[in-house]
Amino acid sequence: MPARATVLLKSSRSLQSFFIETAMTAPTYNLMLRQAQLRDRPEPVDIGIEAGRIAAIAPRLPQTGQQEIDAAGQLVSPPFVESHIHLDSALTAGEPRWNESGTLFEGIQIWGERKQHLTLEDVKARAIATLKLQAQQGVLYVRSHADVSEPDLIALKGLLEVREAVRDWLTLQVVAFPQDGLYSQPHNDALLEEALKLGADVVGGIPHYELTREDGVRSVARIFDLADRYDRLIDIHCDEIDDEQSRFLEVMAAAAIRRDNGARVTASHTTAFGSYNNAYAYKLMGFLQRSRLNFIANPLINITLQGRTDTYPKRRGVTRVKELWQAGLNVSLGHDCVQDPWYRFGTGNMLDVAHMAVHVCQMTGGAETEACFDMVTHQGAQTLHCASDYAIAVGNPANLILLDASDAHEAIRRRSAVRAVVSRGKRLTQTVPARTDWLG
Ligand code: 17E
Ligand code: FE2
Repeated sequence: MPARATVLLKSSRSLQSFFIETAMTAPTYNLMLRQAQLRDRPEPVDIGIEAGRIAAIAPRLPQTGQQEIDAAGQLVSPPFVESHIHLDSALTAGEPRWNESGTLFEGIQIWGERKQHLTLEDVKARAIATLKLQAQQGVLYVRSHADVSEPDLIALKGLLEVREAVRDWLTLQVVAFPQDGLYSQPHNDALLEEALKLGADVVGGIPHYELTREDGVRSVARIFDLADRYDRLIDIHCDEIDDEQSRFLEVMAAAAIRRDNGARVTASHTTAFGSYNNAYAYKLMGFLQRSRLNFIANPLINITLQGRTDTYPKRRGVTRVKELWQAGLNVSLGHDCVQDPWYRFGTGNMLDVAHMAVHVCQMTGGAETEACFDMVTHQGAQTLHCASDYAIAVGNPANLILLDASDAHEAIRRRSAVRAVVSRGKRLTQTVPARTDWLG
């Protein structure tokens, strides 16, 4: 909190001179945001920031800031949360070749070739470049997968070093992710456990890519056991295929119900859920509600990777985002890829992701569009288990972003620039939105 004003009203002074002196020596905050429009308030507010935390929120704060940002009634939000990305493969698109079929499986093959040439420096440089790209667009919380089906665990070690290197300005979680499957190679199971010993935050898996359905079921049990033993969260690439017979989501839900730990477990992708028949999907939804699993959809990636074996009509290949949200389950959205063997596009901008979700998941209604904004902010924070001090509230760490938009709907529509990013109470980046002058 700022030091209190030390001005005393001396009897010889008039009341008027007291007020002037008070104003001149009014306590200051390190940083002041003026007239910030929060999503949960009808009118703009001033936000005073001191010692890395939010110290005050009020319609008009009389203090000054050593630095001030004039939000001018524009939208101020907690940072974007990137709940699903592969930083180890980011910025490798075209190396050693392009993915011509556009399938998940050609992507895994190409990455399998590229990962033979990983070095710690290579992984760290690409990851940090990607994180900076994300942060300047308002992302300050990231969950990244690190492929651990590689004998030297270079991707994992590199991302663990990056997690520490960026700690002062961004929160990074690392998932130990066996891209090639837990039981497809003799050592992959041991490598996954080694990754947890080295400090991975989350246990991952890929049951639909195990050699058999039985191996897939076994892998889910093993992942839950490891999470218990090492006290870690779980995030499994689950049913990322158009095969309506791929049913590992029910296996995850059953494990979470029996262990009563669904809030700590995330099912990523679950694209087969978009292909299940409605009778099965209806039954499954009840089990999912019991399980309280978290879900992550990656609409940019799965609208391009899936449906590749279809002719017409061609499936969208995205999980049932709207229905999961309507059922009261926690759903967040991820970018998944930034310029890698699976997706050569990718900007790191979470508004691109929300924009695609609005379209692909047909979430164009008023509350639905707001929900898509929640899915790249609050709901992502819940998935990452960092929601307790995430909101813009007095006493919480001062992490917030100023958008060039008046509300969430406009932000998604225009994929608005993030004018300012404040991390741990300090200004991290500022961006001047593009401007057009008519010359005619
Ligand atoms: N690996 C995978 O199994 N699925 C994906 N969508 C990506 C990597 C990007
Ligand atoms: Fe993924």
